Amino acid sequence: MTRTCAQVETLLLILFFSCTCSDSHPLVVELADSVSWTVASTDEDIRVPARVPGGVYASLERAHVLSGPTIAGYNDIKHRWVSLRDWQFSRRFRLPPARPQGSTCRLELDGVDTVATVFVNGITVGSTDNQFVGYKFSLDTAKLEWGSDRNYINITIHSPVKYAKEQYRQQEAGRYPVPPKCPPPQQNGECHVNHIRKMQSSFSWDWGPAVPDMAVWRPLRLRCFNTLYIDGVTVDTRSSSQLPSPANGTYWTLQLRLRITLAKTDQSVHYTLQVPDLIDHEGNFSVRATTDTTTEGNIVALGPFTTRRPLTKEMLWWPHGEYGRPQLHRLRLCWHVTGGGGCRRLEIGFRQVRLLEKPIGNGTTFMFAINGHRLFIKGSNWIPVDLLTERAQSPTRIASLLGAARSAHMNMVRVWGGGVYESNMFYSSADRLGIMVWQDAMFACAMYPARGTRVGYRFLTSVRDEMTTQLWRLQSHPSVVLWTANNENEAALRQNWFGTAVDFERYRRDYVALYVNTIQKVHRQVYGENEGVFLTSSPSNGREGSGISVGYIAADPQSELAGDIHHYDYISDLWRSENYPVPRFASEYGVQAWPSVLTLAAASETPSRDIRLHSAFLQHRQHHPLGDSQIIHQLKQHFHLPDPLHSPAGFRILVYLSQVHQAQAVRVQTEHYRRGMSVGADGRGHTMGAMFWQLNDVWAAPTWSAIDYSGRWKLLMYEARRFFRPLLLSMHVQEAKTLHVHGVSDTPHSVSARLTVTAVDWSRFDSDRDNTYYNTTVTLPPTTSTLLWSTPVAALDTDRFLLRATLTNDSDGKVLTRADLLPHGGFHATALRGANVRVTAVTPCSPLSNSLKQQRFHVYLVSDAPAAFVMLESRLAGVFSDNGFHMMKAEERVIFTAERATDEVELASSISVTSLQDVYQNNEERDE
Ligand code: BMA
Repeated sequence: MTRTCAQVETLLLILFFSCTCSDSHPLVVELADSVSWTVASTDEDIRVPARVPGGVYASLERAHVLSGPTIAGYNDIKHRWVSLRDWQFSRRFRLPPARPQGSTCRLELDGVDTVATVFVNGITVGSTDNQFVGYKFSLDTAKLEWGSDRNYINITIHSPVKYAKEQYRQQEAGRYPVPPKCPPPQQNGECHVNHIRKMQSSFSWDWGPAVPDMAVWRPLRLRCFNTLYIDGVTVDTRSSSQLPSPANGTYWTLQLRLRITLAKTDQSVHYTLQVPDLIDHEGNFSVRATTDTTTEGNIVALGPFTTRRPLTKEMLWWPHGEYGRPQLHRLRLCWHVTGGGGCRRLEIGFRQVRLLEKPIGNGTTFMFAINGHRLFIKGSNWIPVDLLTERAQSPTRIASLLGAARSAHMNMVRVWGGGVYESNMFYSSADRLGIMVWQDAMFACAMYPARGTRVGYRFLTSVRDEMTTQLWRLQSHPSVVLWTANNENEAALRQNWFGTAVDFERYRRDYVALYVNTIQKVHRQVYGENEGVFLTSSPSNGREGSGISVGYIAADPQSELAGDIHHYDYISDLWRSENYPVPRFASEYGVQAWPSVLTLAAASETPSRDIRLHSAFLQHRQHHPLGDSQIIHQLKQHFHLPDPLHSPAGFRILVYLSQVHQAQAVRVQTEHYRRGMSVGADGRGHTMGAMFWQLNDVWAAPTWSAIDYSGRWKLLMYEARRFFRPLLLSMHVQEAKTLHVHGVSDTPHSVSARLTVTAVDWSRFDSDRDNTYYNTTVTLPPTTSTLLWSTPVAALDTDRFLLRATLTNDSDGKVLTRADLLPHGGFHATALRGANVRVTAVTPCSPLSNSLKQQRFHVYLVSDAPAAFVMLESRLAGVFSDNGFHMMKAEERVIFTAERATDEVELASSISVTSLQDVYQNNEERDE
């Protein structure tokens, strides 16, 4: 029998509607899909198919209305007209025949970007003004077409650029302007982004273009229910002892809070809760409905329930690292009322988070203790995955970035305040990988409207809804350990970045109204009065230091003595530790490097013209004022530069040197912070965190990122794998006089091993056998930095020798960790011989399936002489097991893991090798 399409559709609908039963007349019609939607300019001259979740730019790209990707070439400017128009997303949808009796029906929109009016069957059901609010609009069931597919939803999204401008105009006319007006000119951005609750970097940033998209960026659905619906769940786990992990374990308690919407008043609800093997609970809770629609229903507290048995260390959630695994437990929560019921499943973790701010010296500490153990935080800052919804929500890209962070031993990422609250998939992955999340609220580098004007009043109301949505959505994730209300706005106000000093007190009151009286207030409602770690800003002097006693604006929000700092310096010699501060915690620091030439070329329409220094194309992509000259100034301090600089070949060398420099500068700074863990001199130190700026990119451009927009790792990411490893050896020269060798351990147990310090001749292989300076057994105590050896540097010829420290297991000779010393004056005078590093063979890692396409390959390298900073690059997407290393043996082998299956021939032809020697030699050849 053959069925028509219409018959199949009816059958599927019946199945779908009958399967979702738990309430007596529940109905959920998911409206997000990639086939039913169109988007049209409200001027009606363009109508194209759309995907939801998705945005206008990507729809127009797919339909070839736009002449190519918005992030290619100069298209960010060419396509800007899109963001100056209004657009309407539309679709038709079917409803089942039976109109649910006595049900509440609503349209749930998890995210609309940004200012929109929503119509169902031609009737306005609500409007939106905040990308980060989940909206729930009541629907009149009599106005829906039951048993028909003639139901229509239309979402008209207004130009965000025009809206922001209009809000600014009203605010300025009403009382006073809220700066900054516009981004710096080289960003080619849009103005007044601080007047719209939308991804702040969508109007441009110093690492990205303006792509002010309009999108239905999260799913949406129609939901009807006639009993109750659970809108959100918070989870509070507590150990019954201060230190929750003694050998036999401790009992823990679990408390849930539910945010529910009731369809009827005065219902008695019966809840059951299970965490298999740990907690089983049944209870009756009488819940009265509220008529107060502004609070959207009731809050119900369940518990605390005590675990049936003590939880051992293995049952707790631990961040990625040396203390344990990020163990998750399945929780099942069910509710029953007369006539219905339903269940909710989540994954929870038993963990205790403390931010210890204890008096020390003239200030306070700033250290995270997880399950009673102080951990050094190692991480980086996360910017949006993409400027376009379709790509930003890609599970593959999110998994690849978080996986990369984990593989570089990071235990935390900071979701930075100029981006977005990430997708549910991001936080679930972080839970599973043990990556802690420092979560900013989405406010960055600006003042914001807050009081005394209609614009400010509307803004605050909208922010309250935003925080309610996001805090309820994210609180239950064990990975989310800290909330911060803004990025750098305390520093901006104190240091008068935007000319607010003339009226400091007025802007300070706005600051308090927004971050303390609104955002912190909602945080307290969701987490409970004394629970959850909350800071008003990053950087700040911490909870006390930037608290009420200083009016929330510290005298120096960048103080080294309390809280966290952001440190940027593009002038000093960044390979010298003495040029860095000695803070409690460094939550941002970094320098720019160009991404791979391959990545840049893929973004250019005319690579032969564009991929050279100071080309119009590369200037278009350099958004940081004086960015290129800062990179070149930095490179000159450490290397010979190519001559001529402006040829395509010269630029390739600059790209390579910029990546070597970025990796080393961030390494030196990170090691300095890690060594600072146990430094207590002059009241500073006890540094307990290093999170560099920035992990990822939103387009191909010179930026601070470790992973470029194509997914290629810059040398920084490979170096991060070394400088964040749990056992670190670190060498540095103090004041050009003394060499110090430190051992830093993040492990919970002492490590005894053999330390050798050797000098390796740059001009010949195997010279380290003749030149051992130091050889002894050392002990690295747990979570400590220890000075292992010091010696005057006068005797060390770092132009001729690479100084290398190695920690080996005495029992089996296994190398635990290793460190190299950079020559003090850079690589100007280093005695490098031409090395000619080359690939000799590529073979699949698993020989059995030789003939098949595979993903892992051995890459064999040979060199004629020791080679510095060997960089391997492949046109294929993938990651090398090591890169940017010194090749001090004639032969090396690394592994390449490709993102898609390939073969050895394709891979071999895709790889290029660069080393400092080869670069210098090419220079000389050009000179001749
Ligand atoms: C910090 C960040 C970002 C910026 C970065 C590099 O201030 O918070 O605003 O992109 O520096 O300039």
